[in-house]
Amino acid sequence: MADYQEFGVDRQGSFMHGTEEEQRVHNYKHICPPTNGDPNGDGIGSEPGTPNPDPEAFTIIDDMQVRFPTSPIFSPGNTVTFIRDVYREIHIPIPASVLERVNERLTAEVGKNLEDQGGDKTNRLEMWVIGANIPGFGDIATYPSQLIRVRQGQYVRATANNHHGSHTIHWHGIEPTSMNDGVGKHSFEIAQGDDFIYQWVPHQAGTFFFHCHKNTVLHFEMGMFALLIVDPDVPGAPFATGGPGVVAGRLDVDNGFDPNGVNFINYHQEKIWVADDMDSRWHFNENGANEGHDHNMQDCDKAAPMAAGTFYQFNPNRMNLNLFKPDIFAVTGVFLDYGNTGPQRGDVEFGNPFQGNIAIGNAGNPNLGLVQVNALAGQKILIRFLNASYSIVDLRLPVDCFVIAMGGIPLGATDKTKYSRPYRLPKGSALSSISARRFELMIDMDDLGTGAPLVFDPSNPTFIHATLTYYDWIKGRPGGKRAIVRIPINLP
Ligand SMILES: [Cu+2]
Repeated sequence: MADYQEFGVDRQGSFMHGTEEEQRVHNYKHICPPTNGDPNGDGIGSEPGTPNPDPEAFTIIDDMQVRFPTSPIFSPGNTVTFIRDVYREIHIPIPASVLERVNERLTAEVGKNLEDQGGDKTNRLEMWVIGANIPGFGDIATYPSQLIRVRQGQYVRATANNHHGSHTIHWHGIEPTSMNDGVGKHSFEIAQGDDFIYQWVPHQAGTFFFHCHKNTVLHFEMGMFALLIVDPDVPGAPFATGGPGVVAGRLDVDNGFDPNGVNFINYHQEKIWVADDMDSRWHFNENGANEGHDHNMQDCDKAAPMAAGTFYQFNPNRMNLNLFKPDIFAVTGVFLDYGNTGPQRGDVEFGNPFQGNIAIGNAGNPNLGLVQVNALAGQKILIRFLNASYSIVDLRLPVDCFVIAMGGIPLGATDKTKYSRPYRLPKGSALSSISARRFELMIDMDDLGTGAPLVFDPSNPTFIHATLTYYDWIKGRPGGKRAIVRIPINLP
């Protein structure tokens, strides 16, 4: 066992001690992806015989690709297989007012506007996504990337075909073996033109997500993530997205865990709220961060993994990834249209938050129905929330709801979580989340709390909304308010 001083702690001289060969053996896989098969004889690599995709085999998709398939996309058997492509580049339209604001900002901060940069970037937002090959749908690439939905206890095989650069797929919260968890520094990255079959079994029903873990700050921000829903092992699961279905959890907030009690909830509707934010300079600026997948990373040279001077981060011609100032906001691919004039068009330096109602300017967006709540009397409405932004997001509902799960863990509904309980979130109370956190909320139309629903938008008092308030990741509250995104809640 190596002494910790020997490997990686002493930064005074060379970063690592030992001979060059010792360093290579201990460190190369943290930096350089393996190739197909088992090239080094060390058990690292893809399964032999799996198809080797052509790099760059896909062309860029330039379309309104923001929808989820509405049909079930799973196999009901004990083993389910998925095929995902890392990555695909797509260019999607965003509201004209947002483009106008982006143009102003690029002119002021970068000295170039969208017209100077030419091509598709003049009117469409560049995203990097995890593409999907889905029977009945074919090759598709969407933002957010296509969700994966499985049943608790199923054996999952997910093939990741890599067409460009090196990437991984990390199954956030699933906790499979290191080789299947897609965290490059603990295993490997998938090389360009290579593929790997991740294999795991979801042991807990809940809301998870998956994302690329190569140069995560950039790749995750650019869109390489998707929701991962694990339905409980009950008849009918996995369920079609949108509901109805059954979720692990309880609503009897006053009682502790009861192994013989009801630890599942039947819901009528399922809403997906994936909160995201983007810094337009990362997506539009040719001379900014968006110069390549390895921006701010070390060169990959297996022959000299410890060579100094190979980090990009201090190149003055590139934008550093620590300067994240979002000006584009979306909920599950529905972009906030904050308008052309007035204070609601926002200020990246916190003078005024960007704000608006996502139903405005998005009438044709196919995801709007998956986000906006149209409740009927007597229903139970499940909201799966993921903070896929780099902001701190405060979520508020205009009616009481119940927090039934956090981070993929149903509160008080399994023996493992018997010391926690679901709880009532009174209307107007903030449920706060940092990046990657997930909550499952249940609106019970038979228990909305006392008094009338709250009205969050004084300029439009006939409309009831939920709000997502975004705060800067460093500055936080109260001074770092970036955006207020309103989601319509239509009550009967
Ligand atoms: Cu990636």
